[in-house]
Amino acid sequence: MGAVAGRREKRGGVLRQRERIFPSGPPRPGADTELVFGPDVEAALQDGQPVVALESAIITHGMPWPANWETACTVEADVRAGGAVPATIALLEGRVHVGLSAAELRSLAQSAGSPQLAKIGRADLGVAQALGKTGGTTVAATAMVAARAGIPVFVTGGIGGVHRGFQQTLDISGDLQVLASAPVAVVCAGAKAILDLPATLEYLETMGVPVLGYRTRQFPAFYSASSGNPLEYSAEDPAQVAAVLRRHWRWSSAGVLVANPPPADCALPREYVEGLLDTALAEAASRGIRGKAVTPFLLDYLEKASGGRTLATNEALVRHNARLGAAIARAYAELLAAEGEP
Ligand code: PSU
Ligand code: MN
Repeated sequence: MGAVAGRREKRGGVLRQRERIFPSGPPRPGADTELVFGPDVEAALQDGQPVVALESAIITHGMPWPANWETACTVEADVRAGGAVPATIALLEGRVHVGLSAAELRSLAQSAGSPQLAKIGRADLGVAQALGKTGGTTVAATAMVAARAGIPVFVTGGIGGVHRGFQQTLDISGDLQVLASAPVAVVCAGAKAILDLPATLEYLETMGVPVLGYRTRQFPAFYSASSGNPLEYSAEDPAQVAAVLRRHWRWSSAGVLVANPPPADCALPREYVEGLLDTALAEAASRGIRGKAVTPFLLDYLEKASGGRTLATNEALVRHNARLGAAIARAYAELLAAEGEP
């Protein structure tokens, strides 16, 4: 058998495997005109090599320049060092990119804070695309794109969730709804500390999204290792996470939350963060901050109020998640390969 025929056969097998995992239909990297793939991402997907999806709202709306640029680059490098290909997902002039060049990443990061730059969630993706916008995709929009592209592992800092005071504001991040339907494992340090974490866990349970602690039975609180909310399940190594994903997607097309607590040397005490949050939330309320602006406002407020400590922790925990995400992507690709071609 020639090399080309062998490669074609292998591609066919990988796509058939993905078809089994992604009930909505097999992603076709070469044929999906909706998506613009970076060359290394496309090659890795076609060969069944591990790929890690990365969001970009953290770059455009979660961190200031130049910390956002430095973090985005080091996170991509961490994924590569872990043996996977990073695929940062963003909307550039109305085109959905899966894998950015260094120049594209830099220009996106440099525009952070500009009112031209959109924060693209689930409701915005098609609209912003049609209107030719540029922006960062949230966990929700990134997971939609990753599922469509056939990338089962996605790394972020912390997901959005049910906001404190949701009884009055109805503010519930679209991230949770998407997790209920996108077959993607989201590696994160839990949900952001600014949220109502018990309500967020309830919502995930209601929507059928399992939460798997990584070497912990405590739901992390983003900046802190524990939120005081126990978890029923934990996994001890990347292979065990991969096995969970494989079984879960035999039954469900919902996502899985892999909760990875921040490393001890960069975590902040929970009481310290809660103290800052009291004033941050009061300030947001008195200024009438609403909707998509709430999360960026609170993150920015915490950074200033902590003298940069929350930003340093945020950077460190995203890198920590990137290393774990790469290991899970590798273990999952190995698991599929070991099952053999049908
Ligand atoms: N995680 C971070 N920093 C961030 C975000 C997550 O460490 O800035 C972003 C993500 O893109 C997430 C979004 O999807 O905040 C949630 O925003 P909202 O609450 O408006 O859905
Ligand atoms: Mn919201």
